[in-house]
Amino acid sequence: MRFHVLTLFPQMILDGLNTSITGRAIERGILSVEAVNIRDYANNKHMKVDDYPYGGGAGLVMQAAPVCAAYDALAERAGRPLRVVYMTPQGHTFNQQMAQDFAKEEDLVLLCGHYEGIDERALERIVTDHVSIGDYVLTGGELPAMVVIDAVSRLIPGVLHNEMSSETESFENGLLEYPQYTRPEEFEGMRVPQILLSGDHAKVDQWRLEQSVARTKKFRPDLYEKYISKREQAE
Ligand code: 6GU
Repeated sequence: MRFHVLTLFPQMILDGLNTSITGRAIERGILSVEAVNIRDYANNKHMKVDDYPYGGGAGLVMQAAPVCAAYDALAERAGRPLRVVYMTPQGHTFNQQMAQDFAKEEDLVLLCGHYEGIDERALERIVTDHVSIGDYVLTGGELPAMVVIDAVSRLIPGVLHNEMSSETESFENGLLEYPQYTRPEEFEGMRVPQILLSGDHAKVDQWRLEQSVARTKKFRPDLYEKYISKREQAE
């Protein structure tokens, strides 16, 4: 899968994704992350990409022309229109289902705003999806774009070593993950639950499901209610 990030801070994207699991997937050619500097598409000699808002008010607005030109270069290279996700606190809140939907794309463009946002005419022309990562305000769309890329990447076959692990984790079954333990068997007087040492896989699976359900009920009652009503429907 190819991610293309339209941004004024390309180094931030590259620094954030060229390490760890995404970095390894990029090295292995399973993913690519291209950070396109919108400033390279400024159509003036001062490389200016923003200006004062019409009607007045604080801050600067990113101009439509360089944003559209940066997108057009990508679409021309692809030979088709591309899906463009605008990272904005006004968007739909990102979730696992959206990650799965984005993971079906061959190419995904993520558009990062800064300052007071982007001229609405550019958004109308190129944006297909508006996505927020939660109800708080950040200084720009770069961290949210990295969040989306990370969540989508781990769903691409081959990115995680263990093919199963993206499926068994939190949210894939609507439940939070069960607790994990590793050596030693005793740490500061606290023992690993005996059942995990028993070698009885059916019992272990049952214990893990019970733990997942109990945790979800305690920490995410909203998810627990959904889980229960889905289970009742299935009966
Ligand atoms: Cl996508 N962008 C910005 N600037 N702030 C946010 C956000 C996005 N999601 C939550 N807060």
